[in-house]
Formats: sequence, C-alpha cells, structure tokens
Amino acid sequence: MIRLKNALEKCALETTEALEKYVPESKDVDSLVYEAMRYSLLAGGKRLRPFLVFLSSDIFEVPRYQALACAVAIEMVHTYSLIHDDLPSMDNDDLRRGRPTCHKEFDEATAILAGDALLTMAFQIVSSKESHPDGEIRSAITQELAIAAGAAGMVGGQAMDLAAETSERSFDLDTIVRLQSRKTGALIRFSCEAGAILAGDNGIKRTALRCYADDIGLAFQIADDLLDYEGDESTLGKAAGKDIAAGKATFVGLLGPEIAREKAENLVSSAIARLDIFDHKAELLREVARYIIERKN
Ligand code: GRG
Repeated sequence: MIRLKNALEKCALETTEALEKYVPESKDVDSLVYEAMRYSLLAGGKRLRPFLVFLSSDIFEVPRYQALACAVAIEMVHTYSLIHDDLPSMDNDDLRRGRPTCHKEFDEATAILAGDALLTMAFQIVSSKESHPDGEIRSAITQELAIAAGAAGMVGGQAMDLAAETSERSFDLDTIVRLQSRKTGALIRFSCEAGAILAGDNGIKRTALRCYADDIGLAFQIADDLLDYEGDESTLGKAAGKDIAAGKATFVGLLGPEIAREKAENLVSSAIARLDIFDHKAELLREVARYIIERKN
C-alpha cells in the first residue's frame, strides 16, 4: 500500500499543478467564475480518475503529456459533476472535500457557471493537439469522454438517481447496478480505457481494462454507500448518512451492509483477475482495486 500511496500522491501533485495552469486567476470582470472553478478544482480530492488515466497509459507507454491532458480533462468533468450534484436543486449539500460547497462559498449562479466552464474546458483540452497529434485518436478520445459524461453515461445515471427519490417502488438490484454503472462507473470506465484509446488499441487489452473498470466502478460505489452509512462527516469531508434518508437507491439500502461489503469484495477479486494478461505491468491497478474498498473517504 505504501507504493500505491506514494504513486497516488505524485499523481495528485502533477494533476493539481497542471490544473492550476489550465485555470489561471483572472483579473477581469469575469474573475468570480475563475475563482469558483479554482476553488472546487484545487480543494484536494483523491485524483483517482487521473491516476487511472496515468496507470492505463503507462501500460501502453503513452507519452506523459498525452496522459496528463486526458487526466486533467477527466478531473474537470468529475469536479463539474460534484459542483452540480451539490446544488440545492440536486443533493443540496453544504460540504464537499472538507469545505463549503461551491454554491455556498460563492452563489448558485456562479456554481452553475463554474461547472459548465469546467465541463466545456475538458472538451477543449481533449480535442486540442496537446492531447494527441493524431486527429483520429483525438476524435476517439473526445467522443468517448462525451459518451461517458452525457445522457448515456453519468448524466443519465444521475437522472435515474433523481427518479429513485420520487419513485413509489424501490429499485431492484439490476436497476441499481445499471444506475451506478452510469452515474459513477462511466467516468471510471473512461479513465481506465484512456491509455488504450490514446495508444489506438482496440483489442483484448482494452476489453480487459473495460471489464476491470466495470468491477472497480461498482465496488467504488458500494464502498461509497458503506462510507455514507458508517462513516462520519469529519473523515468524509462531506455529510454522512444522507443517502438512505433521502430515499436514494443504494446497495446498502437494498442488500444491507454485510452483503453489500461481500459483494464489493467479490468485485475486487474479479477486477484483479481481469488484469492477468498484463502481468507485472498492472501491479498498481491491482492495488487500486484493493484500496477502493479500504479507503476512509
Ligand atoms: C450533476 C451531471 C451530474 C452528475 C453527478 C457523480 C455524480 C453525478 C454525483 C456525485 C455524487 C456522489 C457522491 C457519488 C458517489 C461516488 C462519487 C462520484 C464520489 C466522489 O468521488 P471521489 O470519492 O471524490 O473520487 P474526490 O473528492 O476524492 O475527487
């Protein structure tokens, strides 16, 4: 785990440094939106999705600058989703990454704009030459990011999640799996496949990474449900115990904590087995799978 911790910290530093450059402070009359973008982007966060981009890129020996552009873009999309998810019209949260949510620190309109600006900047980055010299690969990475973030992916998952809160009937396991594989899973899937896409590899290695991502994405969400159920606000950096109270469709709510934990552990074992074709090249990805259910925030 020490090796993983060091590698994750190094990736977080590199990603944060790049994010600071992409979103500079503004001295103009638009300065508030830049301040809000920086506030949410630079508030910490585990940088798990950038880390997955780097690890999958290392497998295919993708140049670092290409992986970094993609890592920055996925973190921007993730941060936008958190800003919008925290809004009063969605989860109405006051705390995120251990500090007031964007709309609490600024105001609702600024938070919406900051989220919009981060989402669009991510596409500016992946579609530009700094992400890849080959136009076809740039187009592929841009399309895959759009699919992951949009109605077929994260936005659709969020819509299912909102529907669960008002639905008369509770969702069955199959529906919760579909919901979460879009809401949380889609960005994780993109991150794990990014190395293969950047290398132009569409074969069994990409499939293995996709299967690995599907397993860890669900395990990540179950761990998140368990943390919401068992964790406390000071360690989580956000409110705890809100999901079940809000009538959200969660694994813990449906299966109970013991069976949910067992399911997460089985998913981690399955994820690790998916990586057999990579031998030692995927050691850190194996450690990520284990870390996902052991994390405390
Ligand atoms: C608003 C379009 C839109 C989508 C929001 C992902 C999402 C959909 C909402 C986030 C709600 C949530 C807490 C989901 C659980 C899984 C998750 C994405 C947790 C936060 O990700 P971490 O733990 O966060 O990687 P850090 O802060 O470490 O980056």
